[in-house]
Amino acid sequence: MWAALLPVGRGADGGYSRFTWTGPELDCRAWFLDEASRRDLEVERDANGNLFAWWLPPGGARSGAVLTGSHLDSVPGGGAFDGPLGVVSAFAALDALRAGGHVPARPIGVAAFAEEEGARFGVACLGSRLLAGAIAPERARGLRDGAGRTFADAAAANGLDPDALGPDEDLLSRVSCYVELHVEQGRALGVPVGVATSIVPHGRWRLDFTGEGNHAGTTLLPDRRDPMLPLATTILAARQAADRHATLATIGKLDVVPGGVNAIPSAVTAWLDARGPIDDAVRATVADIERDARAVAARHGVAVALAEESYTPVVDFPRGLRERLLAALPGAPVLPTGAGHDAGILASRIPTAMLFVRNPTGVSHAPAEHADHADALAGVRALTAVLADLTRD
Ligand code: HGY
Ligand code: MN
Ligand code: MN
Ligand code: MN
Repeated sequence: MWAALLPVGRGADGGYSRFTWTGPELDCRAWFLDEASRRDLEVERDANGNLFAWWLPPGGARSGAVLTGSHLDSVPGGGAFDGPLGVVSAFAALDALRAGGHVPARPIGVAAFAEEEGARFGVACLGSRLLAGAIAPERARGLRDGAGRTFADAAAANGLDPDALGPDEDLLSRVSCYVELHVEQGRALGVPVGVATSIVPHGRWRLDFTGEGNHAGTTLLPDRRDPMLPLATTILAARQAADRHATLATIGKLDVVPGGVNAIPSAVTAWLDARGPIDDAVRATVADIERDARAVAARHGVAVALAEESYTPVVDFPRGLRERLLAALPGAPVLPTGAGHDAGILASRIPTAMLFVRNPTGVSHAPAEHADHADALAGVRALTAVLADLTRD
C-alpha cells in the first residue's frame, strides 16, 4: 500500500505537495477508494469531502463504530508520513485483524479527513471542523485558495453540494470514538510507539499591511509607504515575542502585491502561526506582535490589520480512552504534541485518542520527515491491538 502512495505528489526535493482536490490529492483519494474496495469496505463521503470506509460487523450494525485514520493532504513540500501513515496503518490494521480471525462486535471505520493542513484554503482541519460543527459553513464556503477559487466552488466541482456543508450529526452519532495514528512531529519518543496526552493551544492569524505601490526607481525613500518594511520588523518582533512568552511563532507564508522586482509593493500579507503550552501565553504573544506591527506600520504610513483565521485551545484527550489504549499497549510512553490534528477537532464531539510512531529525524512538514519501517510496523501492531480491544464483544 505504502509503495503506491509514495510517488503521488512527490517533488524533485522529495517533498510532497498534495493540496485538497488538486491532482496528487485526487490521486490519493482514488487510492483510498481502491484500498477500501479491495477490502469490501463500505465507502461513505460526507457533505464536506471527508472519506470513510466501514468494516461492518456481522448483522451490519452501524452504530458504536470505532473510527481510525488521518488525512491525505499535505503542506507544500511536506513529508511522506504526516497523514498518510495514519491512513495506511488503519488499512493494515484491518488486514491484521482479519488475518487473526477478529470479528468486530461494532463497525470499524477508516477515515481520510479533508484539508487537514489548510494548505489550499487556509484553515487547518477544515474537513473535520465542518463535520464537527466547529466552523460556520458560510465561512467555509467563502474561503479562497491562492487562485481566488472558493471552497464552495471547489466542493461543487468535486461533486459536493456547497449548501450541504456542515455538521453530520448522523455520522457522528454512529461513532463511539476516534483513534488517530500519526508520525511523531518532534523527537521525544525513545520507543517506537507512544500515546498522546494533549495538543497544545495553537492558531493562525493573517496580517495585512497596506501601503502605496509605486516605481522602485523614481520614488524617493521619504516619499514611500512601503508595507515591506513593517512586515520585516514584524517578523523579527514575532520571534522576540515568542522568546518572551516561551511560545512558538512562525511566519512561513507571504503574499506580495503586485510582486514586481521594480515595483514598491502596495500590499503584503503574512500568515502567523503561534502555539504554546499555555493559552494565555499564546494570546499574549499574538497581542505583542499586533502591538509591534501597528507601531511600526504607523511610522511608515502603512495600514495593518490582524485577523484570526483559526484557534484551537488546549485539547486534553479523555483519560478513559487513553487508559484503554495504555492497557492495550503496556509500557507505552505518553506525551503531548505541538501539532494540531483532526483528533483534536473531533474531541469536541466524540472521545478521541492518538498514537504516535517514532520519527528518528524529528523533522516534519519537510522532506526529512521519517518513520523507520520497523517502527511503522510496531505502529500497525499497536493500532491493531487497540482496535481489537475496542471492538471485542
Ligand atoms: O499544523 C499542524 O500542526 C498540523 O500538522 N496540521
Ligand atoms: Mn501536518
Ligand atoms: Mn497531520
Ligand atoms: Mn517601466
